[in-house]
Amino acid sequence: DSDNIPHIALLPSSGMGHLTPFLRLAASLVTNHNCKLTLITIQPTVSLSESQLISRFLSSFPQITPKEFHLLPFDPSTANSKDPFFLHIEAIRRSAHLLSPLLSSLSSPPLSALVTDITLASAFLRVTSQLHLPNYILFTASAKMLSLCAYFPTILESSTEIDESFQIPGSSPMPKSWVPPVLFDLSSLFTTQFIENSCIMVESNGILINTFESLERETLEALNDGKVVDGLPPVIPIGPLVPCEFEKSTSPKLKWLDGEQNGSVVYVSFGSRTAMCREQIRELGVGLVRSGCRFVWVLKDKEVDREEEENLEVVLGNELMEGVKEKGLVLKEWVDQVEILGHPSVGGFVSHCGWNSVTEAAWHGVPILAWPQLGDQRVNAAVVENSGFGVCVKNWGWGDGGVIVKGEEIGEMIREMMSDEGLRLRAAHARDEARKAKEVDGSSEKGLSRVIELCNK
Ligand code: BUP
Repeated sequence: DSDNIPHIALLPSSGMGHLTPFLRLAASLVTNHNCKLTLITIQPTVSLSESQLISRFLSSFPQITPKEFHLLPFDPSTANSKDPFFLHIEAIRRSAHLLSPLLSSLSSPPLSALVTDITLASAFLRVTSQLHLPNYILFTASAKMLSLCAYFPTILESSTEIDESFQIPGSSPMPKSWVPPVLFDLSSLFTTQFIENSCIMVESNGILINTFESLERETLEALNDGKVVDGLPPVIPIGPLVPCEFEKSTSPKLKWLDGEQNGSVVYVSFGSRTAMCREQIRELGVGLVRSGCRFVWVLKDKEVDREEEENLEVVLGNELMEGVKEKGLVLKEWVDQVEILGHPSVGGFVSHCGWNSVTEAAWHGVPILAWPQLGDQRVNAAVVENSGFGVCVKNWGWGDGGVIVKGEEIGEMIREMMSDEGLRLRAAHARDEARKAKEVDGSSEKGLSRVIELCNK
C-alpha cells in the first residue's frame, strides 16, 4: 500500500565512520523495507574514500534521489580545532540554514522524516523543527557512548570533581580514563559541539543506534527507562548495520589470504582517520614480526587519505620493511575490511575500536585486541571487553605519541590473543547473536520496522 511508504531523507556527517553506517541503513530501508529515500550528501567531502563510496552507492541504487548540500566558504581559524573532520563538521553546522530550502523542495511525495548524524543534530534539529518535520538521530557509536554523551551535561553541572571514576545511572562506574581526553577542554570545538548535540537529543523523535540488544542490553535499558536522562526519546537498536555489495572493492593483493591456514592471520587497522606517529608505527611493525603470526596490516601515515605521499619503505625503513614483507602483507591503501574480516584465514583483529570496526568484527566473529586511539574508542573497547570477544591492554596509551608501546609487548599480546580459545568461542557467540538480531523477526529488524511505523504517523 503506497500510503504506508514513508519518504525519508538521510543526512550523513563527515568521515567514513559516519558515512558507512548511513549508506548501510539506506540500503536496508530501500531493499528490505521498501521506503522512498533521498540521500543528502555534503559537498565537498574531506576524504577521497567518501566521495568514491558515495558514487558507488548511488550507481547501485538509482531509485534513491541524490541531493547535494554545498558548503558555504569557511575560515578554519575561527574554530578551535586542527582536526580536518571536526572542522568540516563545523563548516556544515555554519551552513545549516541552507537545509531548509533543500528540504522544502523534496515534496513529491512529501518528506516523512529526516535522519541526521549525531554530530550535526543541534544544527539541523533547529531547521526541522521550524519545518515541523520529524527528526531522527543516527548514533554511530556504542550505546555506552550514547549514555556518556547524554549524561555529560549533568556531569558538568554537578559541583563535584570527577575522581578516578563516575557513575552514569543504570550502569557500572565508568573510569575517568575512558573519557575522550578532548572533553576535558571545554573550549575545544569538539566539546562545544558535543555538549550542544547532547542537549538537543531530548527534542528529537527518536535515536537509532548501530548496536544490538544482546550486546548492550543493560545500557539500552537504562537509556530507555529514563535513568540516564529524563525525557530522552526512544533509543532504537537497529544494528549491526550490515555490510553491502556496493562497498566491495576486491584487491588482487588480498588473494594472499587464500594461501594461509584457517584462523591464523591477524588483521591490523586503526580506522580511516588515525595516523600513528612514525615511532609507534615502527614499534608496531617490530611487534607484528615478533608475534610470529602472519598478518595483514593497513598502515596510515596521514589523517586524510588525499595527503598520503610517502611510500612504505620511507615510513618503515628498509630493514623493517624486509622483515615485515616476509611475514605478512602490509598495505598503504584503502582495503575492503569486511572482506578481510570475513576471510576464513583471519583469526584476530588488532583494532582501534571505531564502532563500525567493532560491529563488523562481531558480524564475522573475529576476536579483537583493542588499542583505542581517540574519541569514543575506549568506551567502545570496554563494550567489547565486557561482552567477552576482545581484550584491551589498559596501560597502552591513546596512541597520540605520548607513550610509545614497545614492539616486544605488542608482539606478546598479539600472540596471546591469537591463541586464546575462549576468546574465539565468545567471538563466535557474538556473531550468532549479531545475526539473530538481523533476522526478519530479530530485535534490530523489529527496531527498523518500528522506525518506519513512527515515520508513518
Ligand atoms: Br582504514 C579502512 N577499509 O582501509 P570505524 C577502513 N574501512 O573498509 P574510523 C575499510 O571504514 P570513526 C579501510 O570497515 C569501517 O566500516 C571499516 O569506521 C572501513 O573507524 C570504516 O571503524 C571505519 O568506525 O571512524 O574510521 O576511525 O572515528 O568515525 O569511528
